[in-house]
Parts: sequence; C-alpha cells; structure tokens
Amino acid sequence: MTRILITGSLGQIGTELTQQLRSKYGKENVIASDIRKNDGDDGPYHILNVLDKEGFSSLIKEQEIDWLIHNASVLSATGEKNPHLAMDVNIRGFENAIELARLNNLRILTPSSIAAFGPSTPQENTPDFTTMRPTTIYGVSKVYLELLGEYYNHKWGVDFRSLRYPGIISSEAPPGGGTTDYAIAIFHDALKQMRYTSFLNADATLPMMYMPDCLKGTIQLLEAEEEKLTQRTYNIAGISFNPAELASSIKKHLPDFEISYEPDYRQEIAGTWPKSLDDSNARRDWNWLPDFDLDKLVTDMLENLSNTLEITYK
Ligand code: AKB
Repeated sequence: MTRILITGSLGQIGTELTQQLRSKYGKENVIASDIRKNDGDDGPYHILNVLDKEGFSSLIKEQEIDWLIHNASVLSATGEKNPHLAMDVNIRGFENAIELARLNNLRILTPSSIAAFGPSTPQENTPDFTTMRPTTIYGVSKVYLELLGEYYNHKWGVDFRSLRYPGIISSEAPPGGGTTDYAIAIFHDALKQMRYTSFLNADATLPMMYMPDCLKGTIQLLEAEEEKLTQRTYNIAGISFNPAELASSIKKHLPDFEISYEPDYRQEIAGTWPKSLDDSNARRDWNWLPDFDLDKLVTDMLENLSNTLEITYK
C-alpha cells in the first residue's frame, strides 16, 4: 500500500485532504504532520518543522514514505507582514522537501497558487505559460517552487507535481493569513450577525474554488499516471467572482444580509492576481472538471457552516 506523508496537515487544505486520503488509502498509511501539537487527529500524527531537515528525513525513512504532499506554507497576507518567515518556510522548507524527495525517490506534490502571477500577467483566462513577475514574497516563493520542482524533474527525474490553486472556500478548518480569506469570513459573519465588512473592493474578481473541488483535483493529479502529464505545474479553475457577487448569492438565502467595504493592504495584493484562469491543460491531461458553481457553493457552504455553528437560518 502507498504510504503518504502530509506536511502542514493542520492547515485549511491539509485538514480535509488528510481525512479524504485516509478514507482511500487507510488511516495508518497517511501520516499527518505539522509544526504544532494536534489533539484532534484520528490517525498517525508527528510534530514536524520542515526547516529541520534531519527530523524531516528521519520521519520519511522511519515511516517508509512513497508520496510526499508538502503543504507547509505561509500565505500571502502573512507573508507581506513577515517576508523573512515566508522565505524560511516557503523557500527553505520546499528546498528540504524536494531534496528529500530526490534522495528517497518520492513522488512529491506541493501547492503553487494564482499568486505566482503578477500585475504584468494577462488577467483574463490566464494560461499556464505566460508572464510571471509576482510582487509578493508569497508569489515569488511559488514561482521558485515551480521552477525548482521542474528542475529536479528534468535533472534527476523527481516526480514533482504542482497545482496553482485559486482561493479555496471551506467550512472546516479556517484558513490563516490569505488574501482570499474574505470569501470564508463572509459566511461566518453572515450567519452570526447578518453583515460583513470586506477588506477587498466590491469588484475584486478572483478565481475561487470550493473545497470538494480542490480535494478532487488534488487527488486526481496525485494519482495521475506519470505518462499522462505533459507538464509539471497546472492551473486549476473553479469559478470566478467578486465580493459583491458573492454577497448577492448569499442574499438569496439571507435577504437581510448587508455587505460594506473597507479595503486594506490585501486589496493591493488581490489587484495583482488574475481574474480567471485557463485550466484546459489539466482538463486534457487528467480529466479535471469542477463540480461547483457559485450558487451551488453558497447553498452547500451555508448548510454546512450553520450546522457547525448551530445556527438556524432557513
Ligand atoms: C492566499 O490568499 O494567500 C491563498 C492563495 C490564493 O494562494 N489563498
């Protein structure tokens, strides 16, 4: 049976990906790890600082790992507040991960992001191969990750795979320090207090995706036969919308909901990212197809979150 190690397993994506992979590959074959203590996990869990290369290496060897999902990362807004932390975790952490993948012959999947693009990138229907001059440290770390992973692939044959995730919306673990986090906070505030103040402008359109689509795409790429991959890094798109459009979809369920706007430094970051992505290569190579449009996402999200928060809204 394939043995999988996930770093950053307590993050927004890591939390749900760990559960999903455990139900597919068996609890004991999916080893979760993160930098902090975890009381809630129901399977093998290890505290791991990805900057501790020896500890990282021992865990891979002791657990006889085949696939490494390297999710440990500082997101865009936190990165702009603390660029050196982002350089350590995102750049040095990834250098450790890819080198250990080479030494131990692992398949390695690690996220990139729409943040790898920048203000000089065409913003509509952005293709996989285009101008990439990001202006955030998070974006710079993702371009480096993509290029270094591809270098390890052509130089040493390391099976490196990456997805450029859009903003991910989910009701389980909260995200930490992202620019697209408004699209989750809005649901919490809508259910709790019927109003939300957005830190992005009303018309700040960004590519976004619901967690079930994110998990589906991640697992599809992880499991894809290597011969099918014509490239190592893929755009995947779900839907594109802005805060005003999201608010009107929420209003269909909560007619009294009100949104106001107080854009901050995160608007500047969002303004440098694409509005929509061309993901035709992922569709062609490994049959990627998202399931959720905006209204379906909003209906599902309100239902799940109201259950978790024990709030009746219908
Ligand atoms: C962020 O906002 O930093 C992330 C991302 C788009 O990668 N959600």
